[in-house]
Amino acid sequence: MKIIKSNKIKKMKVLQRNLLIFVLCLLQSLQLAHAQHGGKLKMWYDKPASNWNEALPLGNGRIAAMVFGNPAKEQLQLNESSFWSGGPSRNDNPDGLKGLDSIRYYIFNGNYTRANTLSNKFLTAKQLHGSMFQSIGNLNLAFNNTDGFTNYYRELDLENAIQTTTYQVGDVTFKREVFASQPDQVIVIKLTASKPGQLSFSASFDSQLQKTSTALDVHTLEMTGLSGSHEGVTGQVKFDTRAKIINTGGSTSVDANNIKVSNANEVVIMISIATNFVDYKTLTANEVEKCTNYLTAAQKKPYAKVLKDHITAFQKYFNRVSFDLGTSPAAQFPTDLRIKNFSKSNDPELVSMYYQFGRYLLISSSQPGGQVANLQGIWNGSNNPAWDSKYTININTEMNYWPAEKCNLSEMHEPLIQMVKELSESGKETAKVMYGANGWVAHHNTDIWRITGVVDFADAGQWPMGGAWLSQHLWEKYIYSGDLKYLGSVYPVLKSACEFYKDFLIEEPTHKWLVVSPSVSPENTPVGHRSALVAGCTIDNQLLFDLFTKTIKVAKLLKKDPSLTADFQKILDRLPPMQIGRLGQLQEWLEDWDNPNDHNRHVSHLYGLFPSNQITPYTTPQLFDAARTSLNYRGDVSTGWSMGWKVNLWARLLDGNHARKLISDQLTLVDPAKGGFGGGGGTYPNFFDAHPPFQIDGNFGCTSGITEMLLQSHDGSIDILPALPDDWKNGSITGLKAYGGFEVSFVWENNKVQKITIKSNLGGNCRIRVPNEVNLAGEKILKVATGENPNPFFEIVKVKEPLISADAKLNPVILKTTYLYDLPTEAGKIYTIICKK
Ligand code: FUC
Repeated sequence: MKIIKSNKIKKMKVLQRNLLIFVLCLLQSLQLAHAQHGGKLKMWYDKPASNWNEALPLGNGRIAAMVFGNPAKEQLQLNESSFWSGGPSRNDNPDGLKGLDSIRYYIFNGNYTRANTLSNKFLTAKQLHGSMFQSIGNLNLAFNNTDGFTNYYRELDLENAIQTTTYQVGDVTFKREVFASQPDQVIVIKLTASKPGQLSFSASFDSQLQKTSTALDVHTLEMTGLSGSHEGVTGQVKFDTRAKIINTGGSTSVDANNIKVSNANEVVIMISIATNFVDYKTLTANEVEKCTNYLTAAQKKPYAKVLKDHITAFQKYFNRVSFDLGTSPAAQFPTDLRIKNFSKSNDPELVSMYYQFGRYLLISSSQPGGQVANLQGIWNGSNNPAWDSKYTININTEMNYWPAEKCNLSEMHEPLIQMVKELSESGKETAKVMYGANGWVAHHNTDIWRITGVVDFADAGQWPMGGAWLSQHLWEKYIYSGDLKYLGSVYPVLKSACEFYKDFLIEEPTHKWLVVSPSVSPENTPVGHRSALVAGCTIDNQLLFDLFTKTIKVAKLLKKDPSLTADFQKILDRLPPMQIGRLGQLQEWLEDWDNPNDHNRHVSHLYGLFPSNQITPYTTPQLFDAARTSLNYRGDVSTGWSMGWKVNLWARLLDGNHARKLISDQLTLVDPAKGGFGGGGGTYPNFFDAHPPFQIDGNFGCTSGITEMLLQSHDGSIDILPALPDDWKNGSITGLKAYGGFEVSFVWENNKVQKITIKSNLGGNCRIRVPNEVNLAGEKILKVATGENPNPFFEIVKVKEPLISADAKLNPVILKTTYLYDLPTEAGKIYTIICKK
């Protein structure tokens, strides 16, 4: 017995020792990998992507690739932003007017189910529910002799927008460098080896769509194809894609439809993609000519110049904001492991990298003159993607653009502004045909063809407010830039949006308020109801309040349409006020139907808190309190985008620790192989947001939310560190944008602001709110603030007094002490403010 026991102990000791050695070796090799590669703003991995959700995204706003980095078979899954199924199309239900009055009648009489049935019959689109964003296909590079590769390393360098893979076979180190150039409109791959003559592989295209793929000569591969047909619309988008293979040393030859490269020293591959898309109504471009022209021009430039121009163009945007939360020891580990351990480790550097990844994605998926970042940005590997990878405009598309202005990426906002202009054209017919109204309307989805009808089914689609929400972005762009010329260009869109509601709003019987009907509080059915259809839900009222208030303001700024805006003011005065229900919550609907057990991912009634500024701590304390109660009921963990929204909401509620908790929830590693729906949201190994499945809005939402924790400017002043979590003790951020054209940078230490630098682009009073006092000694122009902020960009929003249920118990929030100062500024000058410790 004894002997057996001691043998067992011996064995265990050996096992323990081996395990320890193994862990130490692992740590050492990880540390080595990090020392050699890794580093700030580099996502890195120690294995190839075995799944799309592990591949790394590159994009130039028009073309994009997901790079897998597999030594034996490199795969670049390719996208082009205008490659969508179908072609120019509309989806208005022509029977709308036949059903509208009855639907409204049933809603006002509480027969919501009947209203729903009729709505599906008369208002929901008959066949077309929107087109799909599709994948072009893949460029595949099949390599010889990669068995037993070692020293594998794969990274995405966010500062340079370059993906790199290295590995070793025998004594040869191989390297692949890939980027998507905006100036040259090509995706470029450079393959090198540490010894001459080592690069041998076969290159080919493939696609799941109808296509032809050929080798045009020993250096050029071509694939052409057509987008898919969908819901009765024939696929009409044609694409041409070419890969030019330029070898140094060795040789190339054609092998069936592939190109074989043998024994090269170095190879550069340039990929060009183009389609026949001109605009949402026109498909007459010559895709072959466009594709060839991009390639010919890029090829004329030396590789080093193409690379340099790419980095310069990318950094022009990316470098405007730098963010430092300190370094993390965890940075020595691969990014997927860091995400996995995030909630248990102290890894603030992962947060700053995740933040910058959001900015990286916006620059890479949305460029001036291009398409709007869709549900997956510009990255989609499937030909039947979730929700068609199109535009869901009852939250998701707007969320994509929340970081645009405040994160100093105003140019990236441009495609969205253009889309709103186009929807204001296509949505006119929808307003007329479906509702007999003037102006323009869009519902809860659109696509590249700018459809504006009702899609899916009434409970989700019967929301005639998509245009009203998108229109807020027209104002948002102005309030950060002060650009009146731009404002003049979007005023007709705002005015026409108001004209629609002027005709469409209807008086509700109880209070005689003007309300939207039929509508839904996005994708939420009141508990116990069998239909989501209602009249006058809170988000609709809030959106109309913003739309009319801003349109009137714009008209005044531009000195236009005084009598029309007087009419608009009358409508504004008759909108329902916000209501605080029996639970002390902000009511989601006109009636007090909210249920504390309702954990729906949508928090639409909190639109008033964020992104809007109708509910704020200093101006509307009761509503602020009610909004907090509502958000507490809704809970934290949800789909990716819902958590992204909640980071913003908790930041607006000035609760940095709760916002920080939501970031932690969002940085929960989701199994990349589980592509489907269901389960909690989080983050895939490649940092992509998991709804699940992948949906990019959560990335953008969270980047916006982190900004809101550090800087807000929507309530009469520029608030610095309004929602700093306790554990982000020290840090700095530069280049954030605030209302009124201010550019703000600051440093904090021990949770206190140290130094603030403000660049005034437009001049005017700069009112700042800080958590600790400013050192006024020696200050000549900075003063303690008094009265209202005279800067018109900071005018306080005045909403109606809320109606409060007699049963509601309010718990007024005790706000932390803050300090307000005024700094009169001149355009073009930079000011520095030092705070007391
Ligand atoms: C809405 C949301 C879903 C998803 C989809 C794209 O339908 O309710 O969660 O984000 O849009």
